[in-house]
Amino acid sequence: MRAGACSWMWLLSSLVLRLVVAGHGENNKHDKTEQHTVFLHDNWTTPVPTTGLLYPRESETRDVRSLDGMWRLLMSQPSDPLQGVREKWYEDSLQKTGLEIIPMPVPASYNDITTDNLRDHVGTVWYERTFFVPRDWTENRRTWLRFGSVHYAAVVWINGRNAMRHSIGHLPFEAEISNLLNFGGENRITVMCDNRLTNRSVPQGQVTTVNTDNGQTPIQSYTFDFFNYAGIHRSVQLYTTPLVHISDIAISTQLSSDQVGRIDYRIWLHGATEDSTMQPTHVLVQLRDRDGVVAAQQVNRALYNGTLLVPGAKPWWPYLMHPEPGHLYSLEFELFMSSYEGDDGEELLDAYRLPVGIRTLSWTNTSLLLNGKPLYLRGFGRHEDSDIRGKGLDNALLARDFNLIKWIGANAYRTSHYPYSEESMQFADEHGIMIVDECSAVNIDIFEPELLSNHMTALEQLIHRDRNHASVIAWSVANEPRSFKMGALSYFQALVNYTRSIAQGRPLTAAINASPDPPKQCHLAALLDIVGFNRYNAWYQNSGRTDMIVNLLTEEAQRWHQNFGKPVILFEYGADTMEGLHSLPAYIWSEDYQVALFSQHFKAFDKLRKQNWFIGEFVWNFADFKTAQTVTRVGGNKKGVFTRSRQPKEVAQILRWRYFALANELDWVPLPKHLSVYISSLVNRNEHERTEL
Ligand code: BDP
Repeated sequence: MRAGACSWMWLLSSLVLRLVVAGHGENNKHDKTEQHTVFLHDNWTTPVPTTGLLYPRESETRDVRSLDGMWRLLMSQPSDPLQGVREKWYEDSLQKTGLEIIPMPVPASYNDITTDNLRDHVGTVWYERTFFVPRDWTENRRTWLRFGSVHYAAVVWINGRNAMRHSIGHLPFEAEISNLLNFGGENRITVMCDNRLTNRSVPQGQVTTVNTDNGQTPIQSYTFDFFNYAGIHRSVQLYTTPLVHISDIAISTQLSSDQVGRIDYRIWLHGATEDSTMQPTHVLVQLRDRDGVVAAQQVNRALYNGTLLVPGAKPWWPYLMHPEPGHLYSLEFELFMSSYEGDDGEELLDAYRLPVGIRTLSWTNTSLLLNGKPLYLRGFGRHEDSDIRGKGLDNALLARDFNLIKWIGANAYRTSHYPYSEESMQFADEHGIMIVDECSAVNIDIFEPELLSNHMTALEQLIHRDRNHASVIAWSVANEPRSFKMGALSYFQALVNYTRSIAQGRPLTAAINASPDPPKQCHLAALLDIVGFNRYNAWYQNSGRTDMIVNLLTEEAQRWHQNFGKPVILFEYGADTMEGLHSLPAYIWSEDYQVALFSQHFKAFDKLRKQNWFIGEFVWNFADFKTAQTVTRVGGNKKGVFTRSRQPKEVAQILRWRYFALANELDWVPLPKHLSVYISSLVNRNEHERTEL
């Protein structure tokens, strides 16, 4: 099996010191730890680099078939999650177990589909379906099976034989299954999915056994604030490649001041052995514009890397920074071998097309720049979350979300708190929405070596997957780690050193909630390129006091910049808001309070923007989302600007005003005509000067 395989088997040598640290983190509302262990991460090995995993795309040499649809699901006993492995359920149809089998859609989280205890199930579930593979797929090709993501861990069998395994959720994995298939006949795929999170998983969690009225049962706890949805979350695909094929591509782009684009590429080939009759001899690389016209090309006999120069290149620009945002080319790779039979003496072995945006990304101690222009990011922290399907990929939701993002005038979001679907990354490229790409390390604590190893693996697989996206402008290595703890320093030194070595031209950031100053000072901030922090003024701190935002926020942002000398961004601020709840004067949880709290933040942001190192404002959250059941959450987290069904709360109109006003001020974008409704000729006096967007 290649790629994506979990590499948590390797061990880190470490020295363990036991320390006792008293007290609670002031800024860490979830932190209940009083005692922790400090490990020294002085001798670590890097994760095995991922190979392969190109997004499946049809071409004249490749077929793609979806295995999405209705599968069958069996829930294991929570008290015996590995029963199915012992009893080899994968060897035959799950029906043969005699246990209850229910229909289960793929992709979707399984939790909210049924009406019973599957929602809070802890342990394993088994998925199964059958499928046919055409007879002619045996000829001169390989068949691959690829999962967009299964949360948290998965083991896969084809016709009773093990095909692959993966853990860490949210990321793709694949294996060649040609040897396991029945070509021209029926095949069975069985997937065991385990949702348990431990101290060593990314993110961390804990499974404990409790006594209930019906006996003992495991329960899952975690400190992060979103529901631990599980299942086959993204598409399952079969695809074919030729025997000798392009298995991987990495590109980086630059744009010179005279509009010459530069694309450096590397390609990896698979299947060509020295004695094989199929020896690739050259690759034809063509960059095609939107009309299919070749903008640059090259015949490359070096095969593995090269550079294309594109005179008069159309750059990739973010939404509202250019009239034509998200400009993409198609970078076409055609792999050939010399042949004496073909008309022109060559035979096409493989063809793959990669959408590519050409832009330069750079940063300084005060700015993040795209094509040489300083960015001011305005957007959201988000979640992949919706009614019924949970974290399952849903193209209708994806399209709706992007329409709302554009309607509100945002230009960026953070994939809080895990990698989002590949389809959403492609959408972001196409629409010019910038992405701060976050790995799944949320609230990490207990900074020990096995966790470090898994954390590095999570970042390696994320970067490998997303490195070719023009929209990705930074990697976020963690959200709200307990980075003030002593153990955090050596842990993050190792993590950041490693991540920097594979960062593919992007700056490193994180969403921090420790303090910029001692005694609870963050040990991670100094290692980053961009300092991001989360702060809930007038919500978790000083609840109800919207008069205690501007000074506190501006002073804290200044401390981050003074102490660490980096660009600073606010990654989270917000207030839980029940749609339809109103109160005058404003009272917490009302729509009026959310408006008042946002407005005070805007004042602080405008003060900070003048200092030129404050580079962005992100609301928490884009939409309401499901969390674990706690007494502080009414049906989930309600900090959304949109409801869970993607309708605007009152604050959405205000935020829209602000984001378009910023676009107008920074990039001369005309305000949309219908930003506000008609009130009177005095209020709307500039309306006629606006142009409809
Ligand atoms: C922040 C977390 C985020 C939570 C948010 C909240 O980063 O995941 O949802 O608080 O409490 O600390 O709303």
